[in-house]
Amino acid sequence: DRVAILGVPMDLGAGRRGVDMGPSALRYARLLEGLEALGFWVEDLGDVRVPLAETLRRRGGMAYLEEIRQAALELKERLRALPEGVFPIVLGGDHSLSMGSVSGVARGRVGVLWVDAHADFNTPETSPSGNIHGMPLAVLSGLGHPRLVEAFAAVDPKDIVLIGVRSVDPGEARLLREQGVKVYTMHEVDRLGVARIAEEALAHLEGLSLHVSLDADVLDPALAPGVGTPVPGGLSYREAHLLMEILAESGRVKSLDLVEVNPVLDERNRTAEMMVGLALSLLGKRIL
Ligand code: DIR
Ligand code: MN
Ligand code: MN
Ligand code: MN
Repeated sequence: DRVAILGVPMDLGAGRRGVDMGPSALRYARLLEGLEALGFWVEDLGDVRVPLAETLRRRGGMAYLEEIRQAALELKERLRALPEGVFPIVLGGDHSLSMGSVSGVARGRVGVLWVDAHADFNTPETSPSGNIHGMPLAVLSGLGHPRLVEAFAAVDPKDIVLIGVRSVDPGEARLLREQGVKVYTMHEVDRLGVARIAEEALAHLEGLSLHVSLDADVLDPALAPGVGTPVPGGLSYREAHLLMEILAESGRVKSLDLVEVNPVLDERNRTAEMMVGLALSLLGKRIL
């Protein structure tokens, strides 16, 4: 089986600098070697081109809309060009890149598993920060800035399942409800456990191929300090792996994003290493 790795060294959608170095950190954490050890034939396709914040005269939030749109469009086209049956792993970079990854892999209907401390379901109207990495899931659902929606709308909000959420803005919560997005917050993780949630999510998305978008900040900050917007009370090491293992067993996951790893804030690359371990579990690595 074939895996293609594609980096998106972008931090223009985030509130702080540094996630542009995420793709390097994930490669340095031996993602490619780990996949090869599992028996995959792996090709690293390099990085999508993203302008450096320092080369732009504007600062922050929606000011970077066109640059983010362009980078996500390039990602979308490169994913479209992959032969069927190749499993793409997209390395971020801030989560706004997933507008390009999900729309790029969506050939017809796709189910999206968004594993994140945040819901990323803001629009320019509901967002308190203006940061585009808090908006990609809304854009994919057809809500938000028209320049983004026309380029990336690709999923039915009812085909989205959020897992691990524990920080949602007020307007965002209302939109999630209105759109019928299935949300498993950390409250449900504690009550039901990850195994039950994974099985329910697979049943909810019955019959669909799946894309997993994994934001490093879903993990507890004690395990994953290298993130820009840490929120206490995240997934434990085993909860995160068990979730990936059950999704792997379904055989339905066809693509993956690893996003929001910030090496500037990390400790000796442990957040990137954690994310690589989870990717390997999602691609079939087992204890025995
Ligand atoms: C917040 C934080 N909801 C926002 N979002 C983050 O800025 O929209 N998403 N950090 O990953
Ligand atoms: Mn996110
Ligand atoms: Mn997040
Ligand atoms: Mn984030």
